[in-house]
Amino acid sequence: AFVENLLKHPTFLNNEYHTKFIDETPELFQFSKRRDRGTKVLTYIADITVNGHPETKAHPRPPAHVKDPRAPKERAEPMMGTRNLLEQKGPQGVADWMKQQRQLLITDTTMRDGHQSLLATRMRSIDMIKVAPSYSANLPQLFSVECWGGATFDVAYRFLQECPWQRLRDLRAAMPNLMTQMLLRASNGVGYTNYPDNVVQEFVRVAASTGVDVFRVFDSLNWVENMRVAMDAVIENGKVCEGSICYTGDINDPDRAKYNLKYYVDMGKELRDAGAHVLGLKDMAGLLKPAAARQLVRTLKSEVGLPIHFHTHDTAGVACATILAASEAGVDAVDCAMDALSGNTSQATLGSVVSALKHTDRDTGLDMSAIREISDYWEEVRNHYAAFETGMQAPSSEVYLHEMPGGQFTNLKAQAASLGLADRWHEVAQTYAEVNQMFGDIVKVTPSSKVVGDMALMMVSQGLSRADVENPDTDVSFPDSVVDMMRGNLGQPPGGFPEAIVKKVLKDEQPVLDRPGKHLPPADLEALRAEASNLMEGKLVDDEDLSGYLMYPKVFLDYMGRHRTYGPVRALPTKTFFYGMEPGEEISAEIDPGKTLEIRLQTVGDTGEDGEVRVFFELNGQPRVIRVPNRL
Ligand code: BTN
Ligand code: 3PY
Ligand code: ZN
Repeated sequence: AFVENLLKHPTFLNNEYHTKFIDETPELFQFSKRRDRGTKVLTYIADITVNGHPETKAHPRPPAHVKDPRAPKERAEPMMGTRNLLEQKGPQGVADWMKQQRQLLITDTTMRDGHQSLLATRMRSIDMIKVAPSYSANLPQLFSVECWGGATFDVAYRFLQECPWQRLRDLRAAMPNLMTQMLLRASNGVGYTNYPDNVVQEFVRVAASTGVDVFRVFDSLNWVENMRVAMDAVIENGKVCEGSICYTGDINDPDRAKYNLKYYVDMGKELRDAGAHVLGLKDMAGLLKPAAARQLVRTLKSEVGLPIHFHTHDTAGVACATILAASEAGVDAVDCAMDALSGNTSQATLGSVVSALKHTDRDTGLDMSAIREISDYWEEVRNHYAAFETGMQAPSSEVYLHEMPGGQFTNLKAQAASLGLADRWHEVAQTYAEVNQMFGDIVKVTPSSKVVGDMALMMVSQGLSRADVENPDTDVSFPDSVVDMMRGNLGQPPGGFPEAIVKKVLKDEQPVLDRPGKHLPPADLEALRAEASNLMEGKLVDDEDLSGYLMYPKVFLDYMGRHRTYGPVRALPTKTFFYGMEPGEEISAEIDPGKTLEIRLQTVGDTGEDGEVRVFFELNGQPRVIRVPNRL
């Protein structure tokens, strides 16, 4: 019944994503219900051991020497940190404190943007939660730990078979003295489309209550009008609202005059007037150069008056130089990733920035040996994700041409490869730049960056030039995302989209020019809760699950369906999750605090007449046989 419901469900039918698994093995839901969690987890391990994990099997394996990562010792009881300050003084108190003290404040992005930009967002919660107490105890001077939002939300459900809310709750509990930080795409929530206002409000409410302290809010076209609902919700929930400017172009390049100093100062003032406690300067592609950073930060500081939190990427290899220039110009906080997950499309190297500022007036106060130990931990973690490495060997100034965000680069490259365009990457990059010009030189950040990427891939794979696309006499079938953006569903860029391209894409249809959320009726939250519950045979849908369903209906239901079969696989070590087990190997998995499964794989049998393989385990000392289909 579950499957029939699911297959008839409109969101399922319309959704662009397909999970092979659900399509191929619908019978799962029928017999999986009464199994205990131990059996479910063994079923998962047996399946991966026999069939491999769909995401890793055709990719490079971790090095032979890879060990289970061990978190550094906690050196002392956690000291008071920014979270305590937020609780005592509120968000304005945090902002005032940022401006008053002299040290350069550091946000560690390893658990969000670091792996989003290097490992296709595939880092599992267990690898974060294990090291979180070391952050709390050994690096209490951190401004915040960015560990949620952006692409991590849907990737958790979709690919990692885990609940993003549980991750947040666990990290929050493990770092009680540090502010957690998330990336929120304003009206696009943590998705790729505009949600009704009350969906955004509900999402922020639940995120704040489960454990987000700092919300970095941005709009993918820098349209402040489209950020207000999200910003107001953050403020209403008593959390730090970091209203952010997305940086593009080059303030010193006369050919990019649209995005000049005045443009950014005006936007900074709009964000201040909209209630931002902190001004985020989000350089998602790493385009801000050191001299421009010095000028921009100094001007924003004096003209806007808010504390500034600077985010950049090291794609071109100059992020550290830019951060130091920003620091000299008085930036209040900056983002870095722990050494082992830094550099290239990720953030600047945290240990290097901290070292560079030691014994200066902007000394961060962070302990270098604590940083090294934590980075060593991440180095071991990273080894486990070899399958998701992109092969980017060196930084590249090509980013100034294409302007791709660090978080998109690795994704688009993989998408290009899957379309057979791996050897034409530089052409894709060049086309991406041309599409940007064709769309009127827009900010490119999720989701607008995905639209530009979709268009570029389409043009390269179909051999279309910009002139072909713009020619009124050629018929072009545009990607859905392009049509959606030209309709105005992501809002408006400064100056609007060029009329000719809008006309070409929409033909006679008229675009919507005001805020897209204004035209979306509020979602009936209780009706949707009931709908989700019905689709899961009456299962209780709490507020977190509801917000998951509101953001990604099909992804959420697929996740829940697999959860019924496989149980709490989030507790498995990463090696087991991606590669299964070897005969004779033993692991333990803590599925609840204090409830641990001791699992030993004895042997893997032959495939029977029925196409099934018997896999022999010991679970907490008791023999267990699990049968799984051989799908190879
Ligand atoms: C997915 O990509 O489908 C999500 C991750 C869980 C996949 C499990 S692994 C065993 C089984 N075989 C599949 O092809 N999918 C599921
Ligand atoms: C995201 O929205 O996921 C981003 O990282 C944008 O930079
Ligand atoms: Zn980023």
